[in-house]
Amino acid sequence: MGKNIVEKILEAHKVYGGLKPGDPVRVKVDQVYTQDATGTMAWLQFEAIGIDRVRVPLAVSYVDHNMIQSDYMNPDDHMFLQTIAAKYGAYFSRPGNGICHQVHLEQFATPGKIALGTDSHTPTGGGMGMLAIGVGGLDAATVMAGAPFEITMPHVVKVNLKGKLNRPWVTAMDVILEILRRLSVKGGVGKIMEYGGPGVRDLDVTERATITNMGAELGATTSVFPSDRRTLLYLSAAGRASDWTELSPDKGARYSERIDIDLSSIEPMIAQPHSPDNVVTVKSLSGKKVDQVCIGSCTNSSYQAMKAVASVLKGNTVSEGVNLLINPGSRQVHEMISREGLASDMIAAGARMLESSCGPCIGMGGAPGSDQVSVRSYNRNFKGRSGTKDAFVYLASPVSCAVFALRGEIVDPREAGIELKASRGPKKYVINRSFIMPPKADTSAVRVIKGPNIKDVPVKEPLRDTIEAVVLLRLGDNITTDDIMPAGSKVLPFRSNIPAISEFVFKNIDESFSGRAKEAKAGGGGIIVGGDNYGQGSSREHAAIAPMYLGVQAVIAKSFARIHRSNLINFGILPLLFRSAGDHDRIEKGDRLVIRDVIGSLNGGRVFKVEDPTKSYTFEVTSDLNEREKNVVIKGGLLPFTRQGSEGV
Ligand code: MIC
Ligand code: SF4
Repeated sequence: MGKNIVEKILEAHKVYGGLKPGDPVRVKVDQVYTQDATGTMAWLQFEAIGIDRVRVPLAVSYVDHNMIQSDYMNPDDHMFLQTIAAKYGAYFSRPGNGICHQVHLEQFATPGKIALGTDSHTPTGGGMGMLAIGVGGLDAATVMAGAPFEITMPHVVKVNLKGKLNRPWVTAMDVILEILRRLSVKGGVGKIMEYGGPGVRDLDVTERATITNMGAELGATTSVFPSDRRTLLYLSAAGRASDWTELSPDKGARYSERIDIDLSSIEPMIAQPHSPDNVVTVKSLSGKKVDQVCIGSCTNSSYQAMKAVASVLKGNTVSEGVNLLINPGSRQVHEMISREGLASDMIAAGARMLESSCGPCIGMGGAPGSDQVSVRSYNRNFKGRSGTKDAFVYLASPVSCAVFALRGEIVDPREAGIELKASRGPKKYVINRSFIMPPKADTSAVRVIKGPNIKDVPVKEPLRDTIEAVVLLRLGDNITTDDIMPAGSKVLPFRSNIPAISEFVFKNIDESFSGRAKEAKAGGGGIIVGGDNYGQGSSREHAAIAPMYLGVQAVIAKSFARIHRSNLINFGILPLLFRSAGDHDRIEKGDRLVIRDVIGSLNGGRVFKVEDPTKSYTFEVTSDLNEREKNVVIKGGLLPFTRQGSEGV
């Protein structure tokens, strides 16, 4: 039987398991990378496992998120990451070198390989024909220590592309926004999106990467493109032609589902506040005043995207009422646009150039003002993520953004009277690897430097057989990890300090959460009740570790987002599912729930009776944990489980 690309890659890396949807499958991983905001935990956990060198062919530690150095905390983290990478045999990408996904695409992404990254936008590498999956830090740490990676085999969806984009004003960003409009932020849960069809030929690797990057917003496990002549062109321009292999599905390959997209029918699209799937045409919002425009992020900051933006801005002036911020995705891109005078065109037009990092995307500076409208070429517009709770953040393509910056309002870029030539990727990239420090053979003299804000990772006690806990919050659908564990310049510096960061859990939803959780901890702990797709968004395991630290024992939801579900398990919090969704509405904040025979039920029928003795109601919840996940939770999490040798490391 013909195989699709996903099956081919998994088959070539399989250690055991099946490839039918729902089967657990364990694979050998070729590449693991971390970024600083999740990486300090990942590396502390790696250290706690007690291995003397990484046991994957390639490991890279990036620094790109926590770049504002308003005190010692972020630079201390950078130094920790630099020294620990040196100690354990990983590459280190220095601060300022660029956003992990963009730099990884340029320097390391390879067709047919499997990569894990401690960031939800790791699927960017899917544009290169790599199976690139976002994971929590502890999953990355155990894989770096030599364990195979386990996933539950997703459904593989064929996204069949035909036609050609109406360049230059219609871009890959508009394609993924259109897919989000159709499928929603839940549309990809439990699925891998495999792109194919004649339209693939129209897209450069960096454009494909924009689409796979934002597959994260669909909730998809990952997204992947074939590796073809265009992939070879990109790799040749990047000086890595020898990394190329062809990759395409067999004739007769099977898919669980098929979606057809005609590229020529796509028009400029825009996501409205406060969700990336709240998508409409740009035209329909014509005339809306814009206060801020941000261009860049891991979604849209390739050389090609920046060149197009520079051409729009050239000879023009940013509107009086607009702040335009640009963060090129990597030092390489920044260096190239500087050498070619494109950065000068941006500056002359009035752009504020930021360093190559995540910046405003994660609220690290560049927050909009109160009630302001900010349009960004980024991937997430969750409420408050920009750093300003009452701002209105929209998402659009880099060229649409550039036009809005000039006009001061949303306008269909095709009708703005601006000339723009379609631009393709360069024949040769400027290759400067001086900011990527390769692993050393002899690491005996390396001392890992830990600043005073870097605290040990807390570990939970084994799972209790009776959970008696207070409902701390009852929430609706699509709760994001930004809701659970906010980011931004005030919170992110505490990523290496769980006691300190736990004060911010659910801060934007309920100021009193951490105080109430601490009180409840003394009397048995807390329970969180969620709706569908609980924990969508980022890979930050702090959204699990900090609640665990505050005594949360279980989360009961209608369904979970993949990475957050794994993070809960990895830190010993039991994820439970409503048997009947209607029970969600009966529960109230403050209810005291009792679940008995937890371990027996986990080992048996996986149905748990939940009682509320004071209100005398009961309902049932279930568990979908597989064998390994069950054993991990029972031990209190993946760290104690791995330390006992259960992961084979
Ligand atoms: C994000 O875009 O939300 C982040 C910040 O990159 C996160 C990782 C983190 O919270 O550190 C992600 O996407 O996984
Ligand atoms: Fe950085 Fe934003 Fe990309 Fe996350 S989504 S990796 S914060 S640029």
